[in-house]
Amino acid sequence: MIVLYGTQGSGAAAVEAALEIAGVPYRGVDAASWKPGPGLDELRGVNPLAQIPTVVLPDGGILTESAAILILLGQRYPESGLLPQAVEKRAQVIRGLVYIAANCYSAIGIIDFPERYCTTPTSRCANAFAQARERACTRCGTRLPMSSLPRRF
Ligand SMILES: N[C@@H](CCC(=O)N[C@@H](CS)C(=O)NCC(=O)O)C(=O)O
Repeated sequence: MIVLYGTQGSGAAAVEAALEIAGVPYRGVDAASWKPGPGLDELRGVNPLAQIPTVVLPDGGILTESAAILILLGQRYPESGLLPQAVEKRAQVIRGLVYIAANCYSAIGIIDFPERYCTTPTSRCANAFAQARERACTRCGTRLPMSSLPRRF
């Protein structure tokens, strides 16, 4: 069975949605780098970066990177419709995934963890990051009402 590491309001929601759409059984582990506890300990054991989503596949393989996980699910379960069959249409869907991972996710990572990139955590620096978060979210269209989603992540 697939094991999915993630937490509510995180990017693991996309993988959870894909698993549900494909009707694939999975075990969800509540884990995130900002939530100390047994879930995080387990996550660190499979992904030392402790980033989510992370999945452990039925063959024991470990896969990180949202786009790679979603593409795998689309290819493994073609009847799910997660990926179009026509290669040109498929390329357009993969383009969207790559765009989000390369442009939005990377920017959000910097904004969420400025201390990894900002050597002087002044309030001016914090304000700049707060503004950048607003702009990045609006620009990428990621203003989803995550808290109202019924599922785990
Ligand atoms: N490149 C990864 C980024 C994953 C990522 O940054 N996930 C966030 C949560 S949505 C995370 O786990 N951040 C915690 C950290 O970087 O410590 C992907 O596309 O899946």
